[in-house]
Amino acid sequence: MYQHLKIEERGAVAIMTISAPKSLNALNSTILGEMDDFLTHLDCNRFRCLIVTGDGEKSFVAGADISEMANLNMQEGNAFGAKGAAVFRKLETLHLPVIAAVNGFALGGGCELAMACDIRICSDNARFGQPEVGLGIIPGFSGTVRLARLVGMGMAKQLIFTGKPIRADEALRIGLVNAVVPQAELMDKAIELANQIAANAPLAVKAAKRCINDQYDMDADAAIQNENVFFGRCFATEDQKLGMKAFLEKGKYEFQSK
Ligand code: CO8
Repeated sequence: MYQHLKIEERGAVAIMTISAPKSLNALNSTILGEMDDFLTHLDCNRFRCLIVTGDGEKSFVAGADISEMANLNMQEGNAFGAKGAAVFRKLETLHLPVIAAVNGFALGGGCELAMACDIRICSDNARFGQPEVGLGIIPGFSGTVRLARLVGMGMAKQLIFTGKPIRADEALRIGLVNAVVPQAELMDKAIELANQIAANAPLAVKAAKRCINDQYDMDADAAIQNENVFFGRCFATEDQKLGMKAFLEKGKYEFQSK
């Protein structure tokens, strides 16, 4: 049992809710440690998708915990940044697709957490931003890395240099989120999306995630070759054989992750 994480199961979908109501779900060392533990032990064979969200209707995650950071020295700052970055990387490379259901403020470390997920959808009251320079620091949980990759360098620099938050519709416009829905419908929408993913061949979904992630930094020839390796491996799975057979026989096949 965790102090600040609520874990739920909805069939093949796991839901991790970050809960620290007094600080709008700001991330402190305890929460980062709990997330690390959860991600380490999550059974990626049993589940087919993970949803990450924040408790309440106001905030996804309002950043890293400023009260914990206020008195850090340089080494401690490095260590705290490295801890958050490692947990977020674990999420990004998890052997499961991850959806961020952003239910309010996603500021600083909260925006960085959402960006470490594979897909982001948000409620209409969501606000995204990287306000760190207004506190004398820079985004330290890999925000300078992922924001530019997601929205392009010009927009990333504007968001990070000004520190100004943007609304959900603007986040949609610049491609930071894939969809905006009314707050009351957010979790239903996230679960619907997760179930659409969960209905597909799990090994193929995992291979596709791995390819997209790993190939991002490769040159085109290496990337195409890498995809071909994973494509070939699909033909060694039972799900490919039985899934294609069912299609040709106009039947239905439930993928087994084999
Ligand atoms: N850390 C700690 N406490 C927080 C945080 C936070 N990030 N955000 C909110 N809280 C607390 C407030 O202090 C307040 O506590 P209290 O009730 O005891 O006064 C409570 O949550 C409620 O907040 P507000 O009263 O401020 O609520 P409002 O509705 O007025 O405002 C805001 C909501 C706009 C979200 C406002 O709380 C805010 O601006 N929060 C800070 C947002 C921010 O700057 N986030 C970025 C933090 S820096 C960061 O994330 C760096 C990541 C990389 C770290 C690298 C490490 C080296």
